[in-house]
Amino acid sequence: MAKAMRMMEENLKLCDAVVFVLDARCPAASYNPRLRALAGQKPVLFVLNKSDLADGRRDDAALLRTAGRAAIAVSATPAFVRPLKSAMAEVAAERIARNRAKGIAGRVRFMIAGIPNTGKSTLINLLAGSRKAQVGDKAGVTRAKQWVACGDFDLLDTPGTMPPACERQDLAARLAFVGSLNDEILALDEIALLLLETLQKSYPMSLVLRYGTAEGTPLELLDAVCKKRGFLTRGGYDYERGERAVLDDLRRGKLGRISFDSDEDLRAVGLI
Ligand SMILES: Nc1nc2c(ncn2[C@@H]2O[C@H](COP(=O)(O)OP(=O)(O)OP(=O)(O)O)[C@@H](O)[C@H]2O)c(=O)[nH]1
Ligand SMILES: [Mg+2]
Repeated sequence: MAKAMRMMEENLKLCDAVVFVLDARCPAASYNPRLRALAGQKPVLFVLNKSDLADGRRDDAALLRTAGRAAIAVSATPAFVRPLKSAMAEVAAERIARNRAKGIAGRVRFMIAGIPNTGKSTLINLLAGSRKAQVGDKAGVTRAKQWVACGDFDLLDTPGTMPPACERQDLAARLAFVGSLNDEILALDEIALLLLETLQKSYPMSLVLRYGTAEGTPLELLDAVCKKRGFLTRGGYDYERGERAVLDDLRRGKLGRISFDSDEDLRAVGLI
């Protein structure tokens, strides 16, 4: 990952401002303080994307704004194009004014940064009104940087940069839940059981509505998933299908709108 950070540093030199795309369901877990440090004095806009999947009772963007950061919650739909563009123009206002003063019609260059799978390329396509950047529902889709023109802005799409070490296991697990860590890196059974346990604590009704129960050990919950969905093998339950189904259900919003990070988590990583 050192190479990825070096690349970010080089790319940053080419940009006037940074759009830091976080996952609205786990803004603390998807934050990379090192990337923020690299941005230095450059203006940074925090975009909490996929807010359609996050718990509507939390307003993490407002918490960030209260802490003095520029932040906006969006989802990658046309309704958010205007608010997002104006939030970007606002953070880059000084740069735009300077360009105007110099008589340059001034294009403003934004680096679109963030960990894998937060929707960077999707947002770029949405802003540009075309499908120039490649998108996909797994981590690591964008492999190389790419400039995309968008009105007065030039947007630099970058491959997701991982947080250095994910020092906190609980935060790393949340990245696995939402698909920002490659499923191959962490054991599927571990992630799925941990997710069931987490949902049992914080969103039991989601489990009841989807799988009929929120009672028992994580393994018993997985039994319930397999039973409900009819994932059977000759010897019993097809656990692997059950595990995948739980993760898919979460990622597709089938378990309702869910947020994993608390105010405390946001504070711990230095976001607020
Ligand atoms: N529900 C929902 N899904 C989204 C949103 N934005 C992006 N997605 C989906 O998230 C997945 C990842 O999107 P990408 O744009 O490829 O993410 P990325 O950050 O460019 O990922 P890398 O290139 O791997 O770093 C895709 O399946 C998108 O359709 C959103 O606001 N809401
Ligand atoms: Mg991408």
